[in-house]
Amino acid sequence: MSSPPHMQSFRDLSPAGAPGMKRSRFTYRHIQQLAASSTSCPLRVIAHLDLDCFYAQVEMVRLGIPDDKPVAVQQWQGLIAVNYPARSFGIGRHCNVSEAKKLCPDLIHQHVATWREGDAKWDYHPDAAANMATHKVSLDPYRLESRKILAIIKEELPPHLQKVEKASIDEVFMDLSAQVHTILLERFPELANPPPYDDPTEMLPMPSITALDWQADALVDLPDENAELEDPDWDDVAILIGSEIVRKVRIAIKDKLGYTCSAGVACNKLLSKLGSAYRKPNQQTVLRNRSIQHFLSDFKFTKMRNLGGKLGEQISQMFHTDTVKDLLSASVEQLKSKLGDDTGVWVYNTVRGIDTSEVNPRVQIKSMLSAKSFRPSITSFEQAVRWLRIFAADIFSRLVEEGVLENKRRPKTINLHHRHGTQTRSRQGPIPQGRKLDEESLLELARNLLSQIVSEGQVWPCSNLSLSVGGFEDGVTGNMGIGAFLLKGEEAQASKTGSGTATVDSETEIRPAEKRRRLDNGGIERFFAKRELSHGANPGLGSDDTAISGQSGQRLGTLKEEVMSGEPAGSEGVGKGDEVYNGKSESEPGPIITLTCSRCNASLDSPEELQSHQDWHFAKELQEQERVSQTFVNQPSASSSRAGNQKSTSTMPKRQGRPKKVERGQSKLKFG
Ligand code: DCP
Ligand code: MG
Repeated sequence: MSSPPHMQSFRDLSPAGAPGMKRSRFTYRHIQQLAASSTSCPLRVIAHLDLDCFYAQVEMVRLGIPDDKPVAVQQWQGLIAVNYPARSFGIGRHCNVSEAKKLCPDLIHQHVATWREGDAKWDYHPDAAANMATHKVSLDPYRLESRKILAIIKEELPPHLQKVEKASIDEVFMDLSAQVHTILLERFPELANPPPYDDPTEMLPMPSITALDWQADALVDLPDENAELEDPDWDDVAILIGSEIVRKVRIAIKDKLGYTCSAGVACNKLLSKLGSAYRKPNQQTVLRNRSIQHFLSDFKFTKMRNLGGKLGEQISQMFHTDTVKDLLSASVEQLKSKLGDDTGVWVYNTVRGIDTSEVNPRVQIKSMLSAKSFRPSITSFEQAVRWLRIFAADIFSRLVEEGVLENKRRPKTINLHHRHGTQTRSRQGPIPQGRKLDEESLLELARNLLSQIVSEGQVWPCSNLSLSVGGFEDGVTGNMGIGAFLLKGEEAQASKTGSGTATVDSETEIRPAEKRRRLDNGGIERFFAKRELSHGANPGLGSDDTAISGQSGQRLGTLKEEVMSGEPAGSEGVGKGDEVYNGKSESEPGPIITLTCSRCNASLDSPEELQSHQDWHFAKELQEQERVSQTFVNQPSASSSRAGNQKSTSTMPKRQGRPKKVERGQSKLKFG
């Protein structure tokens, strides 16, 4: 690609530049870092893309509803997505259907698809809203569209240079640095020259352009008009190129699927996300480095990522302010002493717009969960099995998308949670590996787990059932590493007992350090995860179904009997994060529960977190075993050798404060 006419190159400049000539703030090394998508590169270009009123758009496209009609997506009596024409009537997620109809009698309100009790497939049922007791929400239509959007984004970006992270069902981060680098070098071949004196710390010459064409982008203002007159530097040029790429991606999504989205382009994830929300719908906002401070100073920090919940509240109380401007005067030492070292430094950086977190393209799902809270409670085994059939079908349809039919990936464990009054019981078991996995076999496994729970005695009425599969493993390929020939822990035991089926998730065993690194982030995530619940205004979300696909390392199949205790888990809801990527979905309302690990008395906030925490113990034990005997097939330890299904019973008394703090690395990123 040649330089556009308005961007003349500086080919004729001497490498070191004429004496007194203005130099760029950036160096040759920064250009190299850009190529490597280095998180510390000041020229970095990160984009965040968020679909506008996502579920509403999916329904509008599906039903052929014109763009200007007011539309909302209904879940029972509540609204979970509202399009922009409807928002102009004052309708929002806080409204229920009748309030919304009062504000706009012409509102089209479409109920989400549901599984009807006993059915083998979800559908759009006209009577769903009135039948909450016998229907379960299906978010499959949105999940499917979400996948198509992701596929288009990936098609639009050069395969070898793309770094795309799906952040929730309708959000994506893109690290455009490497692609921007390639385009920069095409337009300004001089940038590929070796630095003067071969010194990469030499400053670059300024770009030989005086104005950039931002087209239709919403540009965040600079602090004053004079700043706007300053010549653009390489970070401005880089971000402009990023913005061109994003515009093309957005057009492709609109052309191919009919959806509009908004985007933010900036130098990191934090700012690009703030940018995409800045002007909606169907716009993209560019946040140049020079405008960051000005942009942030008007912000309430409680609107920033991860500061919307408890942590933000805590800081507001401590510092008697909720504005970024005021918090800028707090020193890093002050923040560290009040919030702890990690969180203090993180907050200090965040209010300055500093964020070096990586765009993480890993999108593989680690576990899938399908659940329902019953109002009224269900009272018989047969009734429960009818729901298990739906859960099995729901999970299986997602497994098919994950490539289970082609043997690309396959879960190894299945887990059933059952709630009766304040008691939660759960059973885990292995999924036999040699056999066909389908809805029927999943149902059979789930039914067995339920039978075991029922055999315990008083288990009816049941107010919640939740089925999950986990321990995903990639299908066996022709190229097996040495690891494939070594049996470990439970596998070894299973092979000895002849079942050959009991397995454990190898990822946690082999890479505990990596897992712990991921989990450490939970420190901050934990503060905000339950934000939506505290709003509590949406009756539609009050008593609901859950369909979660997590990838934050949840592993089932823990080998020990555990006792969980905590307070009753109010209700589950479906949020935008029905799929959880990197544990960072922000808005899924979830129950606030406290569970206690019987091994170390740590308190955890959800069954999934408890499960993951227990897995941490398990991984540690395994690590210990492997340390003792690295060469031989390990005998499972006494604590971890129970073959067959695993049992856990939780009694959930009233909340009793936090008995013991979770050790660093023990908690995982949450599903909420
Ligand atoms: N969602 C939900 N419950 C919530 C929040 C969101 O079910 N409490 C679902 C419906 C949304 C989708 O997730 O359409 C995406 O959530 P967003 O927060 O991105 O909201 P929208 O896409 O609807 O609107 P916006 O245009 O503000 O992004
Ligand atoms: Mg959205």
